[in-house]
Amino acid sequence: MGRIILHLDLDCFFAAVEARDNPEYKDKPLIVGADPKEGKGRGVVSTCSYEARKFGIHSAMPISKAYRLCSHAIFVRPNYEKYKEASEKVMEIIQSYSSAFQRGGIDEAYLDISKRCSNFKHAKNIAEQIQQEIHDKIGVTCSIGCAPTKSLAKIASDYNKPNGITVVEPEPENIKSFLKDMDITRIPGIGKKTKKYYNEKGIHTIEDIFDTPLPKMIEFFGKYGKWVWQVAHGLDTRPVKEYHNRKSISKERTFHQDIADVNNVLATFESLNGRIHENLRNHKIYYRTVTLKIRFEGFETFTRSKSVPHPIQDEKKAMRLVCELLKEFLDEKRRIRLVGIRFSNLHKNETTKQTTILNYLCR
Ligand code: TTP
Ligand code: MG
Repeated sequence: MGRIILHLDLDCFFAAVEARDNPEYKDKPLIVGADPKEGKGRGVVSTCSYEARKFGIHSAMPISKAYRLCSHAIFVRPNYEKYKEASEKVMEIIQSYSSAFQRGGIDEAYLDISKRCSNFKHAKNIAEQIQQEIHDKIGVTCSIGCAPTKSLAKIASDYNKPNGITVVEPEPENIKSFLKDMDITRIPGIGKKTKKYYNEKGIHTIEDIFDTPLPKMIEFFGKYGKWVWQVAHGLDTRPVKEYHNRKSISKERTFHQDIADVNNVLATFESLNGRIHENLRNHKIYYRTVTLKIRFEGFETFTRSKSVPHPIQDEKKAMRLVCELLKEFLDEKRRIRLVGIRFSNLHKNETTKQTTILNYLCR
């Protein structure tokens, strides 16, 4: 039995939250973005309601142009805190349907529900339940794609917006009839610029990809051509990453040129640490062990770890631990080729709540 993956994307997300909180905006052309200043404003549209899209308005359009297209629209400034809060709550709901959950961005996520449902009819039921729960509890709508791979699920969630559910069953003929008339830019990763190269080779629709044998795709577009061909044939095997079942989370960076400057090394550790913590916060993951990795010119590599008694999720504290571990290497005369950080002994928040309280009591 193959996989069943859902991709969920909220509909006109920022605008939907604004309309939820200001019922007078409902069913009207509503534009979230910079101040239009009666057509003289600078800046862009973040997003707009589907009513505003009828006027040709879309994300990233200059706000002055949006004003020209529809001056009677309601224009509001973004309130990111509010969107973040709504997003967190939506993600919590989605996660409760499967532990194989991967957040895509502020308003999208993947869910692998293969373990809890045996066919696509049942999967559609689950998608309906998720839509309903998000609507009832958060007051916004979403669209869901249901397919055997992540990329097909993503294409499917965008297919019938707003508030749609699109199922792509796994048989090759279903995948083909779903994709064949679509423009190749529907494939995640093919944008306006890349499209040009495909068009030059006579590839416009996804059907043209079906008509191009894999070796030709590789000859024309290299490794990326292979990936595009696999997506179209439903052969994208990337898993929905289960953060909660992972043993560790790490990031590393190789320098283009080996470096000797300590400040540069520290700044890199800080940036890696910041990015991992964003993930850890999103997935409510705590850790007990921090490991530093450092590779010198000549490829000699060292790892050093430090553990704390109770699970933490603390960006500053982690950076302090990294600095302590780094001390030992500061006198090194050799240049550094690579640095990395790993967090392990991971704990989910549910099991951590108690220990965190214990932490306070025991201090
Ligand atoms: P999207 O999911 O791309 O757009 P959307 O949710 O507004 O509309 P759709 O129904 O087509 O999914 O992006 C999610 C949010 O991210 C969007 O509400 C606002 C923000 N955003 C920007 O601020 N600028 C941009 O250029 C884009 C694309 C999105
Ligand atoms: Mg969206």
